[in-house]
Amino acid sequence: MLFTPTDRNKLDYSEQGFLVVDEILPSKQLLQLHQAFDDVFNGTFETGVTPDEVNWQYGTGDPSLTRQVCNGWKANRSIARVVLSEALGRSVAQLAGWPGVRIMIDNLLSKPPGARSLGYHQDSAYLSWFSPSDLISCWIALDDTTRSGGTLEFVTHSHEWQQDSPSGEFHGPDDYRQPMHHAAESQGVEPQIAYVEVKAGGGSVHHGWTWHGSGANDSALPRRALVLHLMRCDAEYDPTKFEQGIGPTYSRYKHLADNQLDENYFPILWHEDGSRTKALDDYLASPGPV
Ligand SMILES: O=C(O)CCC(=O)C(=O)O
Repeated sequence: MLFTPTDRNKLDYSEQGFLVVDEILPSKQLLQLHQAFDDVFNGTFETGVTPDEVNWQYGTGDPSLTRQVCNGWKANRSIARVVLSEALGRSVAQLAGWPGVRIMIDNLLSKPPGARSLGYHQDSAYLSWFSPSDLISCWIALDDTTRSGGTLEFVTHSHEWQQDSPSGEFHGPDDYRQPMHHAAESQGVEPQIAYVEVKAGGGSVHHGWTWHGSGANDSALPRRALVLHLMRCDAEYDPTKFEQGIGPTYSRYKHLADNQLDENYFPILWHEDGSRTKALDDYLASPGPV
């Protein structure tokens, strides 16, 4: 993994609410990931395990929408080698100043030429069910990205704005910036938008409360991205917040007797004491179905 945060990176991340990174993955890993995306969106699951959310498949998915699958790491080991990487987990934890990091969910997003936008949102607005509720996301471009190709965009400093409730559509809204403009107006600020324009393998890291979204892909090239949403290693379920909504993906892993996040479903990628969820390295090394 090629990304080791410097003090300058840590400062930029905490001031802006995001950091653009030129190189997160080496280019030799990209071909495997392109193949993995094709497999997963075709319903071919290498491990035999179905991802937690399959929102788009060839043959049945709406061709005008961005394709999305969540927790592809359970279905495909090329995806898992990135999402469960100890080195990437360490880099992100160090950027955030956390003692360790666990994966909450991954997202495979594929926006082919002509596909519509993804609405602006704050990730943490949807995620009040765990505590500490901090969230950090690492977005990895699998193609060269451009503004006209619908790359990810952030509003600088918006992680310090009011923490709003969820609003608006994620997939293909008419005005993808509308919820953010509404928030900026309440905040009394003119939003400054930054575009993540990087080579394939580059990307960004953003804070859970940073406003972000992306426009339509008006270019002739695909725009694929692998996203890791990460929580602190010491996070637990917080049932006092469940009434604000938890959803099927996360509630199904709640233990009857305690609030621990089960490491089979929310594995610890890196901890400053040197530990990591035990089963991960065997899972990554073994071929074929689990
Ligand atoms: O790829 C995009 O345009 C949106 C990604 C996103 O919402 C995220 O990384 O949290």
